[in-house]
Amino acid sequence: MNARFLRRGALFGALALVAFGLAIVAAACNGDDDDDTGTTPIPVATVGKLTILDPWVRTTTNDVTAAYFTVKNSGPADTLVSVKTSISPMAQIHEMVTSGATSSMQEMPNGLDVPANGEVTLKPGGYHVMVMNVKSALKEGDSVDLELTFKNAGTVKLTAHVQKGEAMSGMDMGK
Ligand SMILES: [Cu+2]
Repeated sequence: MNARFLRRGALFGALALVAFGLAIVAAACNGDDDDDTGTTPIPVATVGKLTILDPWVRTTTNDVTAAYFTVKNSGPADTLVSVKTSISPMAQIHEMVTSGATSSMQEMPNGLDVPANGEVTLKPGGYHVMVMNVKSALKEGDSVDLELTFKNAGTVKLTAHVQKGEAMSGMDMGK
């Protein structure tokens, strides 16, 4: 081995050390991001250009509950047309409608639009999946299977966790 080769070896060694150092810095940064789960919704499923984030179902006090999640879309506009779950034969997509001082909810027969390159969030007081005739009580820590069908992207299955949430106003389904 001549001197030229040795110098080249030293250079490669130095470059490798620099690369190793950068990898450690990158890993440290990623670690910080991973700790920040309190504010960052967790993606649980994807179908086509759609990502489903942070799905949850409210604990029950009777045979009615609701499912919530966020749909992020990195493609063209789509529509959530139906939801199924094994905990009930009846799941409907609902919106809240305010007229005067009262707000009530109603089914969205044409589904819920997911804007192109945008997102829509189902949450208490807003859009939700109404689940009626729930077969057995849901408590914190339980999980619920959901099957979402979108007009363009198709169907995706996922698991939602059960947690406490405020009971919705306008819950009177009989009116
Ligand atoms: Cu509802």
